[in-house]
Amino acid sequence: MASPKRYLITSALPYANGALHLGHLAGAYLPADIYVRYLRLLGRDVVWVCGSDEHGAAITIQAKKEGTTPREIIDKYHVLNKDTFERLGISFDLYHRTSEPLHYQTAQDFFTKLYEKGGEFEERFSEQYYDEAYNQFLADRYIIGTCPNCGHTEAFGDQCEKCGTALSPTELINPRSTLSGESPVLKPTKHWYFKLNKHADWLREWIDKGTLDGQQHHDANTWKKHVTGQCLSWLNDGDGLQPRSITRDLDWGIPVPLEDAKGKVLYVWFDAPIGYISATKQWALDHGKDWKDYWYGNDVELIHFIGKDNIVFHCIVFPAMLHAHGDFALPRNVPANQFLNFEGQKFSKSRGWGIEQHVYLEEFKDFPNKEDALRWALLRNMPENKDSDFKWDEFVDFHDKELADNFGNFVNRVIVLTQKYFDGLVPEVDFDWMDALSDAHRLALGVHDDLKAFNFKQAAQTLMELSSWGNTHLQDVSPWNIAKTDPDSPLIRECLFTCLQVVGLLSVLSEPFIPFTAPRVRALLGLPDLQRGDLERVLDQLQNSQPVIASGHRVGQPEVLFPKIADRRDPARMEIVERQKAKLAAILQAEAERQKALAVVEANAPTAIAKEPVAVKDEIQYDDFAKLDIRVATILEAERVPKADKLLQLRVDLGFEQRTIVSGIAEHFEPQHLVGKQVLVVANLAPRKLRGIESQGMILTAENSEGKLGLVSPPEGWENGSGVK
Ligand code: B3M
Ligand code: ZN
Repeated sequence: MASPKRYLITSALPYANGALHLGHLAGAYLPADIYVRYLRLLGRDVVWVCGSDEHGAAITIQAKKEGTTPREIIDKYHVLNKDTFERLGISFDLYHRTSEPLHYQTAQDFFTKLYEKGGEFEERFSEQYYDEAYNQFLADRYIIGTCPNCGHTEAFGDQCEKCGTALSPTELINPRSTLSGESPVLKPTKHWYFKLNKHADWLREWIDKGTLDGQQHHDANTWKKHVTGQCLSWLNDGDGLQPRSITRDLDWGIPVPLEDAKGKVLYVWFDAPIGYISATKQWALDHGKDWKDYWYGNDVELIHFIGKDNIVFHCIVFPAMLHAHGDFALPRNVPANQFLNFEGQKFSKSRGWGIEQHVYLEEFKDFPNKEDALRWALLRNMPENKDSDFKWDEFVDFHDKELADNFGNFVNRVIVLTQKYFDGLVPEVDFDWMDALSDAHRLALGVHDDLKAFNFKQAAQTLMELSSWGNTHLQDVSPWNIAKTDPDSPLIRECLFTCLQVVGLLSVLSEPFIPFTAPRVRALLGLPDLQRGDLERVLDQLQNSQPVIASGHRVGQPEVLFPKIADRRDPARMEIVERQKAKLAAILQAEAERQKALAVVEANAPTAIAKEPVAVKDEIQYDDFAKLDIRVATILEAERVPKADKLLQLRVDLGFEQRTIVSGIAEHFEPQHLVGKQVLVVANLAPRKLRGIESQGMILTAENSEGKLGLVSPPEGWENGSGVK
């Protein structure tokens, strides 16, 4: 009997400001597609929504850079991404957009409900960076500067992409506006904060134990360890959950529906997950359904597919929003994937490292099975629990050894032999075929169990074992040998009957993984196209000892399902792959040459004069300089800041007082070597909190061409507190 549950599956809404690469596909879309296809085959009531995330500062920045509008950018990439997904068989029920009026309404209503409820938001006035040249407040992403944690000079105001530390713009050293390039000034502004801290206790119970309001909500053991781990460390580390600002001073986004919020929009991470709700509403409108059936009530199985960088938003922030709103179902699981690398390195658009989905389709356009070949290679290397790596050589191997040699070859041989010995009719048999097939049935059920548990890689492995089982059985019996001496032997009929059952199972079980090939297997078997519920029917047949293909059924004509890529007789396919490898080799070579050229310049300039033109910072006036109050001080204590690789906490004596200074120099100095050293300190720098510790000044260091830091020391014996002019 079909389960009464209703499944609502979501995949992270990609930002509509760029094309997606294979890492995205392997992270949040392919696994969800496999899972949803599986649920459909089980006849479950399932809706899968996704869509473009069309707000956020990244999109406005790009528009400004390219001299165009956000609208133009999102229209272009929405269409590209939607279309590319479709071509790869990614079978969303709806690919919506967050620029749709229905979404605006839904997100504003959500905000208003929380606002009117009271107690969920707080208003805060704060100083925020403002670009005077552009007359606008700068959202976090509009500010770049030096990361206080790792020293990366291009860190964003919300996060350093080098070391991953979450930042607030005022933590950046030497902040500058991405609009004008100038240093921004601080100005007061008002924002609304969602009191996430209020929700910490139930969230901890829910994530750690799977309980909600004292009831079992989900089995916490079924969540991936890396997902639970990341959430618990967020909940438990440092100061725990803090109120989060959910509004921004920006001109692109969903207006905050309050009188006193003119010119402010909802923070993109507030509106984007509500996009799952508005997409469900649109789908329901299109199909005459009630969207609430998929968001309210105990029967709802909400599952979010995402990459690991989105975990806290989906496991903490959005659940807290849903819970605060009331009624909404919370996710039963968030099977987040880790990251896929590409030939040993991170995908990088600027370096040209990696391949975008639509570029793959273009490059491989003459390649049979390009979609399933890619899906299969990504699946076999899916970063389910740790980062993984896509390699072109493995892409070829997975295709040729598994899809061609194992799966395709088995299916082909079975059809050829059925045509040859039985004129294409499934033979009549009289033997205990359930017993003969027991191992195959166990493997088939294994695929089912692996899929249910989100173990997609293992499911693919088990599918291959099922096909191998068939191949081995065929080889062990070798009906072609028996036919030479005893063409009427029942062994031939039994062997082919058994193998045809396995092909029948493969034609259903393979569909979630290789949906372009499964229909061809169905055609080879002379079976109708797959329908919703077919897997459930097959499982029932196994249960009731009924064959999946009955004796007397007529199969189709044989066909080679997967022409091999590495085929010497037909080099065209391998050439496409070689071209990809050559592109990467060229990138590496160009980079190596640039390095070499730089080394030559360095060698010829041993006194280290300008290797590259030295960019001296913008000119300042004497008055600017005179504002600095630099003093001699002695370091009294030095220790590492826990969980911050780069930070040292120092106690310094300025003569007239002692202070605490947090400095990003931990990679350059052992704390014990610093104690007793005299240094120069900027004494009138505004205090800043780093990792919860207030830093009251800055130590001066000098950086050499290799990035090494040395302390800038006063002349020996100068007393603490002496000024520097
Ligand atoms: N667009 C971030 C990302 O693509 C964001 C996901 C939103 S899901 C609600 O990584
Ligand atoms: Zn950093």
